[in-house]
Amino acid sequence: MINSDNQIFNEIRFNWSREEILEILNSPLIDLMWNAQIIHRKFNKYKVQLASLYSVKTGGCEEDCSYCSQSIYSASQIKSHPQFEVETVLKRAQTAKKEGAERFCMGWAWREIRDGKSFNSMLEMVRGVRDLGMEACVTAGMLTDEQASRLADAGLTAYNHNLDTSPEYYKNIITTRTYQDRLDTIKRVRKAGINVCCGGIIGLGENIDDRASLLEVLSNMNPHPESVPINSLVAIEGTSLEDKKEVDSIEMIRMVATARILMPKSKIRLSAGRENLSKESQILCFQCGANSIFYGDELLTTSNPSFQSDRELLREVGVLFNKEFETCKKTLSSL
Ligand code: SAM
Ligand code: DTB
Ligand code: SF4
Repeated sequence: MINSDNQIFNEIRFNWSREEILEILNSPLIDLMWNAQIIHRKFNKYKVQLASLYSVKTGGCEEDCSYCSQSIYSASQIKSHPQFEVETVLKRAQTAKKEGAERFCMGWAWREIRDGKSFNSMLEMVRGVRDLGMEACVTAGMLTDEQASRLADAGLTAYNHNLDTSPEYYKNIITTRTYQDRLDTIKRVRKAGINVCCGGIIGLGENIDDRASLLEVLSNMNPHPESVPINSLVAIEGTSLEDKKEVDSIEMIRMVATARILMPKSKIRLSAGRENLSKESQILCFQCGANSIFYGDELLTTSNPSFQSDRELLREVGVLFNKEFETCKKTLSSL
């Protein structure tokens, strides 16, 4: 990555090899963080996007994703509910906006989108969120070309569909849809002119080669996904991964920093698992490239740091976190 003059490689590339990625992932932490910072400062100016997440339809999903509490194959005790009304969802989006969120992400525990009343309501929700002046993101499983183009017409900013892990490790995690299904969904989203939000999870039992392999698939997409969520597994009781060991924070920092180096302009979102990261670990993630977070006290079925505590953290770090908000040289008392 660095040539003999010690100059940082800074053109945007779509041809990263597995070997190069592994070399970056495994480089001494202090060098990895420094290189990621140089690239991050050059391309992104330290501004963190706040994205609030809301589970519009919870539980009862037909897929067997082994990390997920919403799958019918899990024994997790969650509060399942059918799709919320459009009005309820838009009220929640308004609250998120008031708290400073720029993006509102809506989740459906579906294997795929089906046409009909629920999909029409989804389109209304997207229009409503856009009318509030917020970015709208949907995550609802697979979709058809026609559904993607209707979502684009409704003004959808981004569609989230994660690859989760490497092509090689994938079969250990999900058996009810293939890696290719996921890639096809992402292609349809791109073709419809919607931004792609695509990332993965660490802590599923994968090894470092799998992490490099996931990053290889993501960083060889041209263009790169506009946002790349990096989740660390939230080991939820009742799922088959409930006993998985907590991911070490250094591994999260390595993943974020490497993603930043490979995809200089993408929003790298520090996603699930933030409650297990210390303040200091999160700060290191921001320093070496994370520039978006899920913001609000709930993810889908698990908890997340509160609005207030995240604002305090970001002010303390001194990054910009909303275009209407001042930089964080302000005192904490102005919160
Ligand atoms: N059903 C849709 C789908 O799978 O595309 C949308 C919702 S799904 C919950 C979105 C993503 O959240 C998953 O692909 C996975 O990457 C992440 N996720 C789900 N449960 C998680 C967990 N327990 N820990 C970390 N990430 C998780
Ligand atoms: C993503 O990559 N992570 C979010 C969002 N996209 C939809 C979901 C995290 C879910 C964490 C576990 C839960 O709350 O159920
Ligand atoms: Fe269903 Fe999505 Fe959960 Fe998989 S991750 S079981 S597709 S809700």
